[in-house]
Amino acid sequence: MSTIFKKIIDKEIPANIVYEDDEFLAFHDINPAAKVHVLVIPKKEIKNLDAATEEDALLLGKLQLAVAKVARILELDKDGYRVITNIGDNGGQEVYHIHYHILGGEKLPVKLK
Ligand code: DGP
Repeated sequence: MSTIFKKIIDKEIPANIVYEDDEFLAFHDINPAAKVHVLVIPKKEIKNLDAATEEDALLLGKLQLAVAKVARILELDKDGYRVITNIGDNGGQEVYHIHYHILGGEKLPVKLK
């Protein structure tokens, strides 16, 4: 089932887009949890990492490279940043279209690991 992110991909609702190519889109989170908070998504609708299959292996690899590219565009690479993907209810996933959060622009407070 499609989510709000599909509407952002299709430009049916606006977003503050940072990067776009044929396969990926990156835009600022509507509810930022850090000074810089950007989401990177594949245009292909995959619910989350748990729903990904072998068929998605190349796409997932490219998604990670897209995350690093977007972080460089945002000039976060020098001081560092955090990348998170939430999976399911316990993970706090709200939007069931796989996405990586890029958080940075400041020293991040919580270190889980
Ligand atoms: P998650 O909890 O990992 O599923 O994170 C979903 C994120 O998506 C959450 O931080 C808020 C953001 N978000 C939800 N709806 C919209 C929207 O319509 N526009 C933008 N830019 N971000 C959204």
